[in-house]
Amino acid sequence: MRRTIAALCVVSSVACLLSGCGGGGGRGGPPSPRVFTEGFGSGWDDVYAYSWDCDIGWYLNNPDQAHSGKMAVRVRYVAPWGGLAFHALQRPLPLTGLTECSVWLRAVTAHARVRLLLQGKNAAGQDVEPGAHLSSYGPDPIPVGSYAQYRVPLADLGMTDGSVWKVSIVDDTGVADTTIVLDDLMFR
Ligand SMILES: [Ca+2]
Repeated sequence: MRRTIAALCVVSSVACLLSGCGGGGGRGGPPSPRVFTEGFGSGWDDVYAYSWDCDIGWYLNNPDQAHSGKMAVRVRYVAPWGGLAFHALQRPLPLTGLTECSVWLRAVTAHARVRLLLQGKNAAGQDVEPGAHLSSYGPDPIPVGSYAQYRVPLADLGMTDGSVWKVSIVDDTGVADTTIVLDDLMFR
């Protein structure tokens, strides 16, 4: 498995980004349902350790590139089926009371498609890795140059009342050099 990761746009807010400016959660509590909005949500981190076959770039002070605020993540999949992965480092996020996973995506290259992949436990406490092709939950392919929202019901993933500790956005084209921009990845 090849991993190539580089900073695209690094400005003064790196410390804020890496420390989790997304709000919610709190130290010692469960992770925030906001995985990435304006930085990592509380309890979410470690994209460098868990992502694979992608270059990750941060828009940290660029409202023109973001869906919300001024931060977004740019991902170039350098090999087919590469993945951007957010990991709840300390403890999983309980999904009780939450109904969907939502993300806003914008394509840089044409014909971009991705898959949502969760890792966690279902309501029965079993380890599960459910996935969903986001082309079934919003525009297909991802629009070039404008954001589109993708909303996946947790019931479709069999994750109602379960918990999740890893959220990945995985290339679903099987072709290298697909590039997208991601913002507002959250459960709600
Ligand atoms: Ca944002």
